[in-house]
Amino acid sequence: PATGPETHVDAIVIGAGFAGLYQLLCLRDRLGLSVQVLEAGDGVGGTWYWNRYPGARCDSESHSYAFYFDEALLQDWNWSERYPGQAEILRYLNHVADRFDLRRNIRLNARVMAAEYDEAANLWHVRTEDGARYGATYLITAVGCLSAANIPQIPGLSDFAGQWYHTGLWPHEGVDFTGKRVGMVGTGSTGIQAAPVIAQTAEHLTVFQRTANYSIPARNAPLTEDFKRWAKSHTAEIRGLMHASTNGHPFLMEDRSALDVSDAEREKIYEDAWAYGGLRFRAAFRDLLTSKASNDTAAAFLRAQIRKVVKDPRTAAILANIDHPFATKRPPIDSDYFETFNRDNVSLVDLRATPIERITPAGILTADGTEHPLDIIVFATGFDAMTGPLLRIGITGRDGLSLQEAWREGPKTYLGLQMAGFPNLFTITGPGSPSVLTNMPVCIEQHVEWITACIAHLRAQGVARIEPDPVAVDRWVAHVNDAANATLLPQAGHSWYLGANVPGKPRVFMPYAGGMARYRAICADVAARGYDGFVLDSRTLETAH
Ligand code: NA7
Repeated sequence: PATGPETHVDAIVIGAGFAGLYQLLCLRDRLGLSVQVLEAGDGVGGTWYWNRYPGARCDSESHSYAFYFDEALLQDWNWSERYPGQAEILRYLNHVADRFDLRRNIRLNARVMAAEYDEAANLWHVRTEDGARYGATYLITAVGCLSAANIPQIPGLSDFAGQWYHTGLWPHEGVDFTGKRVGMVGTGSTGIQAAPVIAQTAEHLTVFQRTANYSIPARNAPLTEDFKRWAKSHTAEIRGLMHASTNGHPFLMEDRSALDVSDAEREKIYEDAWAYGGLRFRAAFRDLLTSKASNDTAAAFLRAQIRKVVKDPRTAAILANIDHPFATKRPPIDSDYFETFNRDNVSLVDLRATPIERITPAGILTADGTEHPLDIIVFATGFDAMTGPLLRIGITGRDGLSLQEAWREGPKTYLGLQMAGFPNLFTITGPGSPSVLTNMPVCIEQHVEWITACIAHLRAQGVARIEPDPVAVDRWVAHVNDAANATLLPQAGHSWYLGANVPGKPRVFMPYAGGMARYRAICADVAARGYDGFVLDSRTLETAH
């Protein structure tokens, strides 16, 4: 392909996860466009293609972690557990690809290395790693928010004599931990899922914790036939609830303050939410994310739970030494995470007290001079979130403006959907959209449908290109900032929502914290008012130049 001619299509979609699959379906089958999907992996599935680490599971409940655009699909597919595991989600997305005959427009093993806008031709020129070239009027990124692995630059890693892995780039053949001394760095959602499973087979697991984290039991279990029947006969209600909610989950915040109830009532509410399990815990009171005093009550309850579960008081103290308000970092949910520290073959290293100094051929050396001997290191160290996947593509807009340059001080978008200077480029779940604060498929469906309706509008009106007015971008960036500041979210100074996990990354709160329901309403209103805040350029190429 390196020397072949440029292949022309109406639209190029980068990525074949939830977002890319649905965007292809909408543009091809509803608008009749020619579409090429370019996918870096050798299979569809995105996040669920790459994240095959032990214990990988979604934190959204199965009946809500699905496409809702097609009733027959909802009726035909059967989830087996309360939370879908990685392998099951991957099977689901493969089923979707087959069912809607999507594969014929998807090229696998096609990592996009550059995308450049050509103003004269009003085309995006896109190049893949193997040199294939494409040209398209519309470019839609469906690259995910948590897909650029963050592998820490720890000195000595290249000298390590054992094996090391990042959870987001997990080998397809799996990793055998039997008889191995394993070190796991990172205690976010991923590490908290992986540790209990690794500990079951490893000779020894050492967890290296930099930031202590709250976690709530998931209470995963097989779904009962009753529940499956109920979910299938209430799809309209479930969809309505997800659309009306703050986070796109099928439940609403309780309309009560944690400060309006007695201590005994509050304790009972938290006990019940702990027993019920899952992300719903944070919906127990409406003000957990807006009032520090309310949040303190949840934080105290959750710290006390850790001390109840973990038998060794020193280990419990390190695990419970949490310095951010509850849910201001993405709250993990777990299956036996804290219980795992009661095993004889598991130990915890507090990196706040003894930071990693370097990696040696034999293991990890901490600042107290201890060398922790290891055969395998697992980096559960997260991602260069939201902006990372887009910046790694190499995107150049009008007048040679690179995305790196445009986002030097942090991401700037309008509605998380478009950037000024990048005409006809749409970002699904881009920075400035609610994305990572929500149940993703719900957010993705809204974005894809909005983009599809926008492109339909452009074509119906004979509009050549659309991009946001820089004034609207500035207003949206300010609004995203205000929405975050109306909550406690920015108080977790070390969160990836702020880019704080990647050295040198601008500290900007990236997702829109104003809530999914409000965001939907804003996007719908913008479209209804003739794409208010966007510049729709109807000039033909001849009159433009
Ligand atoms: P996260 O949530 O970013 O967690 C990464 C963890 O790794 C976190 O505990 C980090 O500590 C730790 N980390 C990162 N870099 C280092 C270095 N250099 N040294 C020690 N520890 C480090 O990623 P996950 O994969 O767990 O979850 C991502 C999302 O996927 C999750 O929120 C869900 O939405 C699904 P830190 O907190 O930065 O101090």
